[in-house]
Amino acid sequence: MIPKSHPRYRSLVTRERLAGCARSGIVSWEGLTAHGRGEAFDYLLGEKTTESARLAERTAAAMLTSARHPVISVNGNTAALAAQEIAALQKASGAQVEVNLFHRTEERVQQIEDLLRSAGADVFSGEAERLLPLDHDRAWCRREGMYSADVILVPLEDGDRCEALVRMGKTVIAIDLNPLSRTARRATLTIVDELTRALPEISRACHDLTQKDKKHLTESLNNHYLLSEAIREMTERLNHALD
Ligand code: PTJ
Repeated sequence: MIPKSHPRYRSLVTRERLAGCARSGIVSWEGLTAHGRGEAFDYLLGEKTTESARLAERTAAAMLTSARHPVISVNGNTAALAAQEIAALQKASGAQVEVNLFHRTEERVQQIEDLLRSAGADVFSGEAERLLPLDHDRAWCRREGMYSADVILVPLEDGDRCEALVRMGKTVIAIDLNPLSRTARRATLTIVDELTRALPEISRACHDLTQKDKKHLTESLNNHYLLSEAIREMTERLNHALD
């Protein structure tokens, strides 16, 4: 049994949690492989929030709190890893929370909504329609929810839907540890940080930012710079990996 003080304890507990959530149906089997990819990239980041990620998190807070209709899109991995952090960000930002799944069944939607509600989130549910221009089940969403949103936060998104949302004219904020993914490159703003570190940082910034900060952050957004900084920080770490 690994001791609680061991640096790897947290990631082992997280893996156990995800495996349990996969067995109960909240996380898709594909979600487990997505988590493994995330772990590998987080290792390259040194499992910490970098300066550029912090800037991206503050910018995300500025965009969410300035939006007309902000929505946080939740999938199986996000609910399993961070239901409480989603509830806290909803309170801090005033965003709607809506479940949107790649591997969609009504039963999974219900399970994930229940998990979010038990963590304190106010989940927007009801009749979903096939409204997004996609040929898979992520097309299903609510007309008064995601479909009408101007700003959408998409943690652990797939590239197709990110592109579709951007093409619909929405501002898309992605959280993705892989700075090379299609989602990371297509989103309006990408936060290259681990989900459970990123969400509390965004919530904190929602409380702290002044109107002047928000204006400055949104006007100076440069996603190419943020992604290249994330790659530079990973490369820097690799260059000194054996020191
Ligand atoms: O619950 P469902 O049915 O909607 O399925 C969700 C998954 C995750 C399977 C689906 O969205 C998917 O296939 O995602 P991808 O295309 O595998 O992308 C997930 C991205 O998130 C990858 O680039 C990972 O590196 C990254 N990632 C994984 N875990 C984390 C992460 N980023 C931040 N924090 C994490 N904990």
